[in-house]
Amino acid sequence: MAVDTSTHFARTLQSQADPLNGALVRADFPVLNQEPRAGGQRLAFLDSAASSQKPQVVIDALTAYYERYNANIHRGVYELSEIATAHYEESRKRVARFINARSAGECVFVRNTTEAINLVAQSWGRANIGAGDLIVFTTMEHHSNIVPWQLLAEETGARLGHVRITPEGRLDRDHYAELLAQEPKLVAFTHVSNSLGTVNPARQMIAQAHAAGAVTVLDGAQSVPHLTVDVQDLDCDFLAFSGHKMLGPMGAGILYGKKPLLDAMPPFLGGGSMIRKVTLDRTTWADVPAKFEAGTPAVGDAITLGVAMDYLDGLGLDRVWQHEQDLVTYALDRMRDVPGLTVYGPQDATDRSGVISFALGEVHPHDVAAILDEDNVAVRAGHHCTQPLMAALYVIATTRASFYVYNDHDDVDRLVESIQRVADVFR
Ligand code: 7TS
Repeated sequence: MAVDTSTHFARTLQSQADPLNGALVRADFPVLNQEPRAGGQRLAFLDSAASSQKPQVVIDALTAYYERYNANIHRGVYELSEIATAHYEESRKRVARFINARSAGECVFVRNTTEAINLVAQSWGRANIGAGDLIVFTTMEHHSNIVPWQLLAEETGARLGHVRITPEGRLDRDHYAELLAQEPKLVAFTHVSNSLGTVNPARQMIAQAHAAGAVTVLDGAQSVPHLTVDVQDLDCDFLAFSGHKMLGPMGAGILYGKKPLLDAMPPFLGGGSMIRKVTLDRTTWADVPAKFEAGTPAVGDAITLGVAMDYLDGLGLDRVWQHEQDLVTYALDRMRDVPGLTVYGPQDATDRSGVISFALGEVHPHDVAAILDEDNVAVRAGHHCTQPLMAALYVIATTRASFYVYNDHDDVDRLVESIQRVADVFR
């Protein structure tokens, strides 16, 4: 890699044996170290579930790419293109190590989770799903793990089944078993809910789905950035995730697929780079992963995703998870003291990531978020692209705070004090 990440770990100077220190990590993130608005406090950024901030080392790596070896890849015979190609393929290997894929060839660079899931639906789906076949997903999915299956069902005449949720925001495992008894062809579910923080028992659910004969798609958008995800251990057939939620740039995500499945699938998009031979009548395809990377990819973003993974590994994924567990436990504890506050999803930190969706009495979630913004506390309000989940919770929207590596107890205090101020304003 063109950028040495080790100096940045020296700056945060933490032993892997100590718990993660959010304030020290924050020093690596320029966006979070800007001068606050006049008279205001520093930014408490609590919207990493939407997109994370980027450490200096990632920004430097992206700049280094454009300054030193920007070129199209896999086609130049000149040195610059060869360097860019080498870094791009090196990053793919880095990705494979991060999720413990058997080979780099199982990792396809895409733009984001949405594109990864659409790729599976349009390529694997059209080749394998027929009229009357059952596709199962869950009530807690992000729209990007719902709409592609609806589009596929409309095209093929397939049926859709949706796993219900329990009142505390977990998947109803009995209902899941009932749906599996109908022998679905495909089961798609999120590892971690972006709206509730619920961590689903992916390993068990995948084993159950396989026993029923289904192919599995795991949405890792909210898990890969926060906990160790090992595709061989989980045994998922496909895994989709986005680089921008894990300290990486906006334009690179990953579709992991088991090699035999990817090999057998037809292309998703047609064009340059994905071909072996083109004649005016007929085309043969390149091997995976190139078969699924038509056109010029986001070369710099893909390379820099590997740097973000280096940085996260430097912090240690286990410590990242512990850190978020600590923050969410502290936050849930403090939020219980605010009168009229409802927290959705599992009520303790067990099986819960660093995402907290809440409501404050009858106050509109957007008003809550707008008043928090006055205090420079950044949270998201809305349906979080999970409208069916909101319907199941009987709400239109929630306010959501989400934690990551650069947050600390001070951010939680700021959040709770600001919510308290909202409560006072509306009393
Ligand atoms: N799946 C889950 C579980 C997500 O949380 C998101 C994004 C996606 C898929 C789609 O990711 P994308 O990178 O393709 O957009 N979630 C959110 C969110 O919670 N707020 O903004 C985006």
